[in-house]
Amino acid sequence: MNDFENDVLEGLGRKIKSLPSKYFYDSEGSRIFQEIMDMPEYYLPRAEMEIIHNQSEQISQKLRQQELDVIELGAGDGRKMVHFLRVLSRHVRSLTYFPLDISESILRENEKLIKGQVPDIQISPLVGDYFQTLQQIREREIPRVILFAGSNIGNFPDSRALVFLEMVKREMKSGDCFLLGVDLKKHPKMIWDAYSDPHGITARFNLNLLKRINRELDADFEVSAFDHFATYHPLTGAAESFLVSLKKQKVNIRGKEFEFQPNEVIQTEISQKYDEEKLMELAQSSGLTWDSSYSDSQSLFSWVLFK
Ligand code: AVI
Repeated sequence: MNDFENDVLEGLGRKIKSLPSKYFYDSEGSRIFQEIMDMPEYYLPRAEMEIIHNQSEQISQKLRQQELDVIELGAGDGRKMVHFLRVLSRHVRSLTYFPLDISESILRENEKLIKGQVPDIQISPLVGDYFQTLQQIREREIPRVILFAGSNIGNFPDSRALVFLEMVKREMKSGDCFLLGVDLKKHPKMIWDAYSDPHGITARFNLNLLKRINRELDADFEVSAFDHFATYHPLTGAAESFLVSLKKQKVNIRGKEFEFQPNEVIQTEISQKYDEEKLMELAQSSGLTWDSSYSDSQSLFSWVLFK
């Protein structure tokens, strides 16, 4: 049994059914996520790009070194980091970029793009799981900045976000830095709109997970018998997505039967929003030291530098 099958059967076997959002990203899911990033309601990428465009110089001055390794966890196609790496390369004599991702094909795109756009740096893509892959470059004696952008940390359930930060802290040697991109709490309606778009793109993104389960695990979800529903709680800062069963139905997955009541939900995703207090609390619990933070002009998104 592979991890996907195991996690799906385990999640749907719970009293409150759930599916891990990391499985959204098959090739169709990754394509739909691109559509999400282009939606007017989904403000996150534009806010983060504004930080990159306006504050890369200031951040780079903080990171100034003779030699520096930039290790980006979950780097994707690298488009977002072109400007940052260009600016940073003017402050560092020898800069090496290690984009880490589980997708080899996306890393090939990343390498091609960065080589073409930022000629002054060395690039060494690493395929695999973040922390296992980090072991491969552990012996390098060069100061490094670990980068985790895009508010990807928001998709970790609360306790896992802390475990993740503790693992990052354990990886850091003296002189290393950690740059974390997070989405901030803001008017609840703006967040709600970003996850409940009127175009139905986020709904397709969620429902695609059922199609993936049908295809890869020989299941028989009637996809049109489920709806997407998203919530945002302004006190906890959690945006949550659900799939709602529209009728009483049974689904078969690899010989196992799962029953759904009308209106029963499957929890599919949490997208945590942060404020300074919560981030400071997480930093303190994980042993990271807050250095500085950088925000866009509307304070929608933040990059936090930890030491
Ligand atoms: C990848 N991640 C940061 C996105 C988010 O905002 O939580 C995934 C997403 N889910 C729905 N829309 C976008």
